[in-house]
Amino acid sequence: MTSCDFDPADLAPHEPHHEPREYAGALPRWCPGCGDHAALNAVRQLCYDKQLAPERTVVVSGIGCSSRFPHYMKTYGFHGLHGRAFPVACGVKSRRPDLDVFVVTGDGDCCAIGAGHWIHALRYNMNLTVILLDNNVYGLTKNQTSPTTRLGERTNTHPSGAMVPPLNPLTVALGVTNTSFVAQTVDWLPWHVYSTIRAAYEHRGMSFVRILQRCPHFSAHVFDAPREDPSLLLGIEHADGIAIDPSRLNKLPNRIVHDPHNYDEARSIAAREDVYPVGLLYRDERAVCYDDFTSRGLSMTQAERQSAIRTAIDRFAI
Ligand SMILES: Cc1ncc(C[n+]2csc(CCOP(=O)(O)OP(=O)(O)O)c2C)c(N)n1
Ligand code: SF4
Repeated sequence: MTSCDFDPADLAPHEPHHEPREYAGALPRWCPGCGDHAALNAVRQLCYDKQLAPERTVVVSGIGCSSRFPHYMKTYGFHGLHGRAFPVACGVKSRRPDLDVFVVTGDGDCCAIGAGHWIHALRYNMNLTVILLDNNVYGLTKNQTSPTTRLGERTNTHPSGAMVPPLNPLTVALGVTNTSFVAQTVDWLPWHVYSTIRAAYEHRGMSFVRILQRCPHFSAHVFDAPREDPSLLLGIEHADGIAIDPSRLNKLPNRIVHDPHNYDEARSIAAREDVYPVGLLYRDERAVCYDDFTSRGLSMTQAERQSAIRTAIDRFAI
């Protein structure tokens, strides 16, 4: 290089560019054909497309096959305790609102042992992207009835068939005060999984995405009907919803137009048992976000904090 080739602009910091491999953690140990792979691929793709900095991205999970997710991302991760993904994620978000936080949970993890935390996390509406991998069964512990197991399904805990009708995670989520984003997708339409997770990530507030997930070991047969007959899926379309790729319309031949701001209609679609709704059921951009409050004062110096505490205590001086 001659002296006249030198451009001082070359010394300016360049925008970081992350390669796809920078988001890929350990080799997934999920079974071949497990629907969890589709969610992992979609999240890795989203991170790459959005160029999320791996060191500013966190994946939090509980315990279960699905909860092994953080190991397979090369970001920060917290593989926590069964049912406890939400409090951990809310804690991270309350101290570090600048981080992108994903929560990955199973139907046992979220809807059984973690149900109390799930409900309050929905109400807190912190800026989290939540993925519920719902295979209708406890996979990791080998085939016990979960809250979403269908009536009559045989499992190790109910060998004669589940006796109580399943919980519907969509109607439960919609029933919680201050819920702001509820969507559903299916693992066998990976392009739709990606679009749904992307819309969820772009939503400010807690986005709750339920993915109907095949577990080839214990429960994949429960999704045979909508896989073999796509008209059993109900594609939800709207300009404010999740776009359906025009070249894939034949994969969702049965469609409705639904404005995701219409809460009553969202609830009635979520409760349908004749079809599987696929798309965005509900969105409320105006819902209160608890992290707007928990993040107050985070930029204060130590001295400013001490002074603020003294002032607050002095208010009670007699
Ligand atoms: C407190 C506690 N109770 C029970 C367990 C045992 N356990 C581990 S994973 C699991 C269920 C996992 O099912 P789910 O959340 O649906 O995830 P999947 O494995 O199907 O992805 C259970 C009961 C545990 N690890 N900790
Ligand atoms: S047991 Fe089921 S849920 Fe677990 S990894 Fe295998 S296929 Fe997936």
